[in-house]
Amino acid sequence: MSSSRVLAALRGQRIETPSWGYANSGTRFKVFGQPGVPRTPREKIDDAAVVHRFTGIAPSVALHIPWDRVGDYGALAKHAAEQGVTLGTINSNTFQAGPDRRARRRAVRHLHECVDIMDQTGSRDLKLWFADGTNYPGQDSIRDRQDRLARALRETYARLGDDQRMLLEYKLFEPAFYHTDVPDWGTAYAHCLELGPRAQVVIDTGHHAPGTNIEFIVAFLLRASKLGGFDFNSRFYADDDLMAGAADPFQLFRIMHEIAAVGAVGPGAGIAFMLDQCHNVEEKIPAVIRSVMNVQEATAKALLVDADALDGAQRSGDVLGANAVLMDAYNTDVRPLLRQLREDMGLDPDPVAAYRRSGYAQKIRAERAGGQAAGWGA
Ligand code: RM4
Ligand code: MN
Repeated sequence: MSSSRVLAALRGQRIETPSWGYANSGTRFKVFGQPGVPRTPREKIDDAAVVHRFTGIAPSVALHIPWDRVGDYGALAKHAAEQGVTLGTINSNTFQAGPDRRARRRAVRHLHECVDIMDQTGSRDLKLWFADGTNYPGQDSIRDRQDRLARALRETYARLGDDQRMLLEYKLFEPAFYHTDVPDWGTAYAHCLELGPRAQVVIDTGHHAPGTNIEFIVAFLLRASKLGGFDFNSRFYADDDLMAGAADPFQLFRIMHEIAAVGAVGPGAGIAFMLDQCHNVEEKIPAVIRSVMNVQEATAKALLVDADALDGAQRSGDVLGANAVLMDAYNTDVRPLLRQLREDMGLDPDPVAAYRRSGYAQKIRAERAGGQAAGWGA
């Protein structure tokens, strides 16, 4: 791809940031507090808007219900618009596929509430992650739980508007340790297939066993028109929720190569590129900026892959040649290109440095002194 086409594609890229990435979070042992973190959904949106201001490609923020529950979602959407961003994907809380019928009914009501909220925020996507499973063999019927899950999904799917989608996430394990109801992409794919075209799989890069070939999953789901989007983050061991591309930038490149190879980088392709990170000890906003930049860098390299040369080498069985085409793109230093892109877009070429100079960190530390910081358990 010529560099002007690469620049145009990068200019059109959209990455959604998560409201919970700006709030306090932690591990199972402790929630780590930081000065200046948001106390309200509005303040989370303000921080997301700052990330967009410095990166130029993060114009929407995902909400989490109940963490971002407010009385008036129209007003929240208006506040977002005033800050220059929109409200994106609505993330539901966990679901109960267990035997207690009343708990299940409450859970479906919660999912319907999320769609009601989408109607008010103008969100296109409902993202479902089911934390459910069992801890012990024999604890519950694995088979019945699939039936209950399928029923709840059907009831929720039926509630969606014509322009709305359901993105079904999977996660290998945790919080349940014996079995998980949606543990892998195959299970998510099978449920989405049963539901219909507006149900698609979302790949959270942290939710796989070590060594899983995620780009294979990407290619498979793309081919089946069942890839709804990504939750990008990094994992070293489990669901670490660290900055995207930190642990394995090459994996991120390989994923983006599958996307770029079918021309699906832009928003028109309908793939939601989201971050799902909850970093704990490093500063919130610059770490989200870094994640956005890491995804952008991997995308730039993927766009630089010489598709014709790759195709030719693959067709002629030139194993080394084909691999070299990919590695040439990966080994390109795209930082000068991205600096140029940002200058073209009227942005500072170094978003993290620009953020540091802006004084925003000092401002929020001073302004958000009182009240209850938002976060897990808050
Ligand atoms: C879960 C899952 C979901 C996210 C929540 C906050 O582990 O990854 O995508 O909504 O965390
Ligand atoms: Mn996720």
